[in-house]
Amino acid sequence: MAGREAAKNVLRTQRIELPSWAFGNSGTRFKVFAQQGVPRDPFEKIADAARVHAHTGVAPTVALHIPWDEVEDYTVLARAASDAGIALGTINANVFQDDDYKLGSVTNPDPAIRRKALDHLFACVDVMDRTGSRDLKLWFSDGTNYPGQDDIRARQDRLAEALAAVYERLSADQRLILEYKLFEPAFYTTDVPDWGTSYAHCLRLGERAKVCVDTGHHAPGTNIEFIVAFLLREGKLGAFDFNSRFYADDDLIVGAADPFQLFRILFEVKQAGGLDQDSGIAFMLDQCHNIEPKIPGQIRSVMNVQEATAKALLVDTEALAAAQAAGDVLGANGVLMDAFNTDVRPLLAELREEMGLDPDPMAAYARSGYADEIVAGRVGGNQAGWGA
Ligand code: PSV
Ligand code: MN
Repeated sequence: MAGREAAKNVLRTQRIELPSWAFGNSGTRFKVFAQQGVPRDPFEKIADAARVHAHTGVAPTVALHIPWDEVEDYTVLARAASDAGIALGTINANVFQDDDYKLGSVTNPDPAIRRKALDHLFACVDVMDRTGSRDLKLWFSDGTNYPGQDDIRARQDRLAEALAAVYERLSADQRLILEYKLFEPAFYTTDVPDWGTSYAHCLRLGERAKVCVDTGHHAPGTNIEFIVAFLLREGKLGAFDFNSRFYADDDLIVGAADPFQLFRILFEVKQAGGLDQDSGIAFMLDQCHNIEPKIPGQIRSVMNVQEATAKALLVDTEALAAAQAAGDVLGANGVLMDAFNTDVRPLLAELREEMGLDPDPMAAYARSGYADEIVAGRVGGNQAGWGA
């Protein structure tokens, strides 16, 4: 087993970004179950995100979704974040919730609607200029529902044109991160359905265009760690949206459905230097908590990523390489499984104590009284929700 101390040193510098929308009410198309104490505005979301960081010590940034997190003055929001001990992170654009986008946003057959979508993407870059965000994350719901509905290649041309315009608008220290998703809400074709499509567009755009791997956005059985390894090798992995899916993009807690898959992914990341502080990979959560409390849901998610990372770091890579070189199939597999089967919770508890944190973030949050505080304090107003 590789060294515990070396593993702790990497875990100490690990950074996991939280999504602002994880703190709002969410649900399915059947029902959104409101919870007490949910934030009414982006400032309260930031306060909740700061609590997650306070207990985990590794989640110092929160991603915004525009217009869900629209405020008059983003410098004020950035200051509120810094006062709370965190910072604003990735800006996620939203061109999927307007009636005009029924037939698509940047790939819509109507040039006026394409223009409107592009203007929103430019506005998101304006927000980045204010918040100091490095990354603009683009996910398009664009696609078609029926064969013949639109010209598949023409839609790719429109997409390429919009991406090029956005890329051009970015400054030298800003990046475009293109996310893919197999299906939903479009069911026949999706304009960016897979990593290959995203990769091809990013390749054309240039160095600062990278792919986002949302772990929930693949067909069942897809070998996600292969995609990750390939993109890392090409220098094109920009970000993760971590979550778990049991069926399709369920946005459940990362590591809940398949902790082994998360370990395999993080092992590939580690092997390619992706855990180095300057790797440039944004490790983000993209989750909603429909039935469980949100702040502990985020704390648990961060801990799950930490546990999978710790196991990946414990793989004895020398023994692995030797077994691989010797063609020792079972030996090589055994090395990996030894690390995966290690209980890393004591190591992480030790690390947290060294970082001046409570070794058990879930229990510390429960004891903190914050949950009661927000229930008592956040009365009236409109609770934030996915889509609001
Ligand atoms: C789309 O399903 C997605 O994964 C994108 O990242 C969106 O920004 C996010 O979910 C919205 O919750
Ligand atoms: Mn996502």
